[in-house]
Amino acid sequence: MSDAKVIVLTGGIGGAKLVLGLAHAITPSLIVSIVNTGDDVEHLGLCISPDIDTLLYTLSGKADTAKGWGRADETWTFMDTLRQIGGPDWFLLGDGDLAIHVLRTAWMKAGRSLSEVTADLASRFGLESRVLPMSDDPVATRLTTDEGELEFQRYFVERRCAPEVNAIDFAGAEASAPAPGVIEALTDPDAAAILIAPSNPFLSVDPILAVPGIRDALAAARAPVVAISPLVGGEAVKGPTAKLMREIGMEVSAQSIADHYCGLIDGILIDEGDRDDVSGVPQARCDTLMNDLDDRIRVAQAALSLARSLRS
Ligand code: FO1
Repeated sequence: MSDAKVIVLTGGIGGAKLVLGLAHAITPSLIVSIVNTGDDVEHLGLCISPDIDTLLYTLSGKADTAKGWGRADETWTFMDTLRQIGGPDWFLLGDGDLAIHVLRTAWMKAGRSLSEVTADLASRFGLESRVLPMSDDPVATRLTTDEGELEFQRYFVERRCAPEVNAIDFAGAEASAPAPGVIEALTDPDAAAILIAPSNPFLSVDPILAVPGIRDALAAARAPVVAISPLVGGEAVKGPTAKLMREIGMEVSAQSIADHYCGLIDGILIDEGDRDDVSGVPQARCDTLMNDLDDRIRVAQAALSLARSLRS
C-alpha cells in the first residue's frame, strides 16, 4: 500500500477528522479528498465553502476543534460591527475566516474555478494532500421541512436542524459535472482504497453521489470501497444524522448506513459499541469515536486494514 493513493469522500467535521488521521497513517501526498460542496452558500456576496474550509483548517492545524468549524483563536470584530449596523448575524464569520471567503470570491469573480481556488488555498495552507471539490458547478442542498423549503445553512445554522425533514434534494446536481481529477481518482486502478468518511450520509455524502458520473465511478471502482459508519454506539456523535434518519423513516443503525450505500461499498467499519452486526457486506469494528489525534489515526488505520483485507 506504500505508494498507492487513498481517496476519501467527505463532508466537514467528521470527515476532516478522518483525513487528518489518515495524513498521519500514510504519506499525506497520497490522499485525495473529494469534498461535499452542497453546503456552499453565497452570503453577503461572499462565496463560502464550509466543508472545504473545515478540511483546510483541520489539516493545517488551524481549526477550532471545540466548535467543530471555523478557525482557532478567531476574532470577531467584523461580526460585532455587522451586528451594530443591523446586518444579518445568524451566520457567523470570524475575521480570519472572512479573509478566505474574500479571497475565494475575488478569485472566482476573476474567472477561476472552485477547484483551482481550492488547490491554491490548500497549497498556501501548506497541505501536501489534494483537496478536490466534488464539482466546480453550483449544487445546493435543500431540505423540505415542516417549516417549508430551507436552504442548507438556514436549516443547519439558523434553525439548528430543528425542523422536521421530509425530503432532501440537491439543486443543480443534474446539470453538474465532477470537478477535474475526481473521476480519475475514483477510477485509479492502483488506488489502495476509497473511503466514505463518517460524514452525514444524507447531507454530506449524498450530494457528492448526486453529481453525475461519481456514483457510477464508485460502483465500478477497482479499489475497495469502505464506508465508516457515522454512528457510535447506535447514535450520531454530533449533528443531525440520527434525528434525520428517524424523520425519513429509517432505523438508526449501522445496517441502515450499509443499506444506504448498497452497491457502492465493499465493506463497512462500524463502532465496537454498536449492538448488531451488519449483514450483506463485510464489516470490521473498532472504537470509531474520534476525540483526539490517536483516535483519528486508529480509525483511519482500521479502515485501511479492512480495505486491505478486501483487496486480498
Ligand atoms: N456553523 C454554525 O453552527 N454557526 C455558524 O454561524 C457557522 C458559520 C460558518 C461560517 C463559515 C463556514 O465556513 C462555516 C460556518 N459554520 C457555522 C459551519 C458550517 O455551516 C457547518 O458546520 C457545515 O456546513 C456542516 O458541515
